[in-house]
Amino acid sequence: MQTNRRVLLQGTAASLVFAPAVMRVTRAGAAEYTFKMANNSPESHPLTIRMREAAANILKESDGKVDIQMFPNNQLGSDTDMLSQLRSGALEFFTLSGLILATLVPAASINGIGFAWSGYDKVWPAMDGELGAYVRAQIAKANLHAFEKMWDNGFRQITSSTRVIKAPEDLQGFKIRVPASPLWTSMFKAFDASPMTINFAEVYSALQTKVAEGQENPLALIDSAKLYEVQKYLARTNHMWDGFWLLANGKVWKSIPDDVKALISRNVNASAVAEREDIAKLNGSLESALTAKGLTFNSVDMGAFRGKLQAAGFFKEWKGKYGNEAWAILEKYAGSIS
Ligand code: X2X
Repeated sequence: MQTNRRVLLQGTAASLVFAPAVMRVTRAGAAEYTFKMANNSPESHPLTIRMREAAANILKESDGKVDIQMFPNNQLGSDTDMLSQLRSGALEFFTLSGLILATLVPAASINGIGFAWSGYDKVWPAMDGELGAYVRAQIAKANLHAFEKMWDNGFRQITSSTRVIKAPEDLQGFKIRVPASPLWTSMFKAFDASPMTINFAEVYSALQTKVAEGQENPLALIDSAKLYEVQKYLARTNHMWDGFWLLANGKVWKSIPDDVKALISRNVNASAVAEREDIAKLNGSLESALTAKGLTFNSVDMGAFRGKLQAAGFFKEWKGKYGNEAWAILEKYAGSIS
């Protein structure tokens, strides 16, 4: 009896001493990798819904070993803040507009050149093909990993609380919020507007307080961020196409074993492609939904807007900045731009 008891006690003591290590190895479903993933978009936006889907599938397929926690809607700060966190490693995964990423990787805004794209049938072959590969190679040089499939933000439309925008002249002196990116500021200066740089986290309040008269975004964001509550008019300008790169901190990404890398890549790329389809579907229904919520839509002569940019030397200036090689890849997919 005594011996048994002593053995039992020893056993208990031993298991207490070693408990933490034993638990880490054997506890069923314990995560081996815990990461944060963030974005600037509302819960109901397809970007957030599909990023959550990817994280859930990764958790399931890895038997709980790869646990990616999602922080949408600027919970971790503005795009500018999150980009710093991503670079320092405080944040591991983050979706960012290529145009904003251009503050760090200048080539990354190239898809946002005004009126470059006639439609998605040109955009996706470019971003899934050589143009995307070119940009991703530049991103890698900044020690960030960009996943292969870009996520859709969309073709951007101008909204306003003060005036109807029908012709380029209507933009004269227009106080328009633009994201933090030289390309956006340059483009709206070329329209003789008064662009002001504001992160998306502050857009609703900037419009509500009339610090800005207007802004420009794709329909899905105008709807999910409820910008229709603080805007009256929407001009169907389709003036640029914008997408999100899902980025990983480069050092963290390199430290992950290949099989885990493959599992993460496969799932985020599949969810990105599904997200593109979600946005395509929404584009078909959102004009009537937003009209019902109080926005008045008007169409524009896109040629007139494009002509204004041309006359201001916008295309020539940006071709010079990106260089002939990058511009040629853009034109290979988009057609001639000048
Ligand atoms: O900041 C914006 O307007 C947004 C949400 O479209 C981007 O991320 C570029």
